[in-house]
Amino acid sequence: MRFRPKRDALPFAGLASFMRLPYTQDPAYLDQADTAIVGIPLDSGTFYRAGARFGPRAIRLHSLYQLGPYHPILSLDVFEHLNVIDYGDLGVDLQDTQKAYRMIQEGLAPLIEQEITPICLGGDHSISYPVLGALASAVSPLALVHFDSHPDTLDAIRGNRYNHGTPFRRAAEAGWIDPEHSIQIGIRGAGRVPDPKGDPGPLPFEVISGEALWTLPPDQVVDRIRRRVGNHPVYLSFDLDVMDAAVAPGTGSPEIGGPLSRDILPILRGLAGLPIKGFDIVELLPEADPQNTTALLAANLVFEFLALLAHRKQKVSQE
Ligand SMILES: [Mn+2]
Repeated sequence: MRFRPKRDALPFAGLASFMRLPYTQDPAYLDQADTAIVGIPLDSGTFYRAGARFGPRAIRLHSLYQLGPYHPILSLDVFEHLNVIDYGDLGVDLQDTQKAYRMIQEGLAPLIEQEITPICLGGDHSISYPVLGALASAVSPLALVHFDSHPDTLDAIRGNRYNHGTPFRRAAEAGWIDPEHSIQIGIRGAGRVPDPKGDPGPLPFEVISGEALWTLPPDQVVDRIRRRVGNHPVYLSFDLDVMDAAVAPGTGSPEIGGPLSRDILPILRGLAGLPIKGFDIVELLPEADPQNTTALLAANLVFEFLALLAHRKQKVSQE
């Protein structure tokens, strides 16, 4: 059975699963799925503007019109190679962080057990930590490819060690990611200066700063990412605030001086072929997104992630 987006439905009517793919947790579908879209509406890890709990719903809504099955640059029909379901949203406890993390890990476990690649829709960036924890039961450590304007490697914010500023320090401490094969792209802004009180120092990630992206051609960014991760299995984490605040206003901690979508797309497409084991796209804040441009961008990027997985599956099946 092939799962295909339902394209004959009116884009403005009916229920919104991602691209109108099957919206299900039915084991009969899980048996055949390669990839699952999973909403994780947790935003209690934010210190400034909350509201990313509404992100998954907005991404689904804005996946219904422009997106089609064919990827013109990778030249493939994504759904001919990849069986994709929309797994719905995981339950989360917004008052109890540790409980929320357990719920996320347990919620992802049936997917990981069946080797289904999760594409997680945040929520804030704190979700990366429990998602990496869930993936660690299958593959660990992972090489992290992290698009963001902030490193998210603080030790604590005002004494709190589990929030959207700390996920990658916690994940590195747990051994779930390998900093020596990890790379961060787009880091910029005043927050880049380590806090001498709370930050025990940078982790040994490679960093391509936001400023470097102004002049570095996309193919050279791609070369650096591919050199850094080598043949290691990869986790790709995409914080929408890596984009310029003018492009992606609908996010909790917007930063100026970032890339446009046309700068990011060739970098993502350049990652075709990498063994990516999981994705997240985080920090969409629909309340600050009056023209829905950030949600539209996010929906398109999820389609790019699907295309990367489809390309890899096509290549492996041809070998
Ligand atoms: Mn982040």
